[in-house]
Amino acid sequence: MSSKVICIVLGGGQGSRLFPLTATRSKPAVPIAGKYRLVDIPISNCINSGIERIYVLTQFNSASLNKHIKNTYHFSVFSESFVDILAAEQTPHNTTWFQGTADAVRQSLHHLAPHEFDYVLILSGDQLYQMDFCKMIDEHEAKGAEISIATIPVDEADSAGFGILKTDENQMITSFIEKPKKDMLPGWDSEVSDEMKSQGRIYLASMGIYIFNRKTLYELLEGNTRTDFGKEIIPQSIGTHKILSYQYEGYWTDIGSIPSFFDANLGLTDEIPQFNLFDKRSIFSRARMLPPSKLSGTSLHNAMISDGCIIHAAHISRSVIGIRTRIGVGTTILNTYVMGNDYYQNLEQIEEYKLQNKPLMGVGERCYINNAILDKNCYIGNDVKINGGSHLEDGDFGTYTVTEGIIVVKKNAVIQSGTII
Ligand code: ADQ
Ligand code: ADP
Repeated sequence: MSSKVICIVLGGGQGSRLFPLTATRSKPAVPIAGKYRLVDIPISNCINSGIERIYVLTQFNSASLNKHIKNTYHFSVFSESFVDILAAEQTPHNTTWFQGTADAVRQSLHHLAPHEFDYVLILSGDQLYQMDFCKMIDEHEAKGAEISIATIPVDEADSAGFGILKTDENQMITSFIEKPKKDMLPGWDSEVSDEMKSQGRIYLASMGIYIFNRKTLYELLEGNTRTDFGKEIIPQSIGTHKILSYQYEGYWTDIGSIPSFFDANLGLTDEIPQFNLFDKRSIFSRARMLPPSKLSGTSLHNAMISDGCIIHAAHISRSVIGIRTRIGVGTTILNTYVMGNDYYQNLEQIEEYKLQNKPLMGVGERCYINNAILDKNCYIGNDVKINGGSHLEDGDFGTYTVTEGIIVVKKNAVIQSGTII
């Protein structure tokens, strides 16, 4: 695969649906599952499929994304493999941000030009799934397609968020409609397996995962100003190009909004999670030399604890605890993703903070935290209650936001002892 395919990961526009997690970092750098970053998912899927030439397109390039990529993906100097970030850049021909997904790829074509490749694999940067792209490429070749789209059956409620399509008996796409309204759906159902049918998943949705033949991609993007794959390029190529639907029925979820990001993270703590981190196909991330986690007096139920934590909590349930997290005595953490810390406070700093009555980095003593995401490096005092739920109104409240009942405490936030949210 490595000599035939180049991959482009669409790392995100402004990432506004993930605010405040994207307030100071680009979307691909958002931490997930306690020790990974969003971008590790598509990159790992590529590497596990033997695709090792990868560009990550992002609207802004925070130092943390650079550092993460540089410290994580090391290839032999004798190979042609690379993971490179392409941030929206000003050139004599382009003076603007990426205007959409197709425009982002168009503005990056000159970086692809010097390479040898037959196919471009285009991936979204905000999806959680494990997929072998070799099978998709094999089918693309076998069916003589010019474009292939990975597709998945969805139900009526989900169909509004996706491109919905229909195929002929050879799985070639015959019609495509981007994010249809409910009243447009009649007639758009497809032949799906009995298992999918029993779940009401009768509409075939685009997963936003595309393979383009090299020539086809250049033809479609050059000499025009079409900005988006889902809204323009794909629907306008029906009838003019051979577009294959590569149907997938495994676990796949969009993690581009706070509720879906929250559910995907907490879902990892299930007895048998739908997304399997404990698989021989690794999800790669930065190898950090952290000590094992130390726990004392904590009862744990469906908890994932990352490396380097010091935990004295009373109870942790259905929660993901990120690297270097410190949690004080008597604290209860339920249904929460704690992202962890970038560094440790040393013992002198801890003494000094205690003398000044300042909250320590991490979560203090006797706190109650439920339905929340704590971004990195939070300082949560003692006796703090953070209780998310539908009783709260959505909004931005300075140190935290509320989205559909989920409280997101912002990076570096200081929440004084005794605070009740
Ligand atoms: P959406 O996900 O709504 O639908 P879009 O917002 O264009 O489409 O995002 C696709 C991917 O590109 C995301 O990972 C996003 O972060 C990234 N992206 C968006 N704008 C970008 C930019 N300017 N620069 C870099 N990256 C950018 C698409 C398809 C649907 C399909 C769903 C599946 O249009 O047809 O059903 O994906 O999730
Ligand atoms: P984010 O995860 O929010 O994208 P970054 O990756 O940019 O953040 O920042 C994390 C890095 O910052 C860590 O690797 C850590 O080394 C460094 N860092 C930040 N603040 C400090 C500090 N006060 N002392 C030591 N290191 C720090």
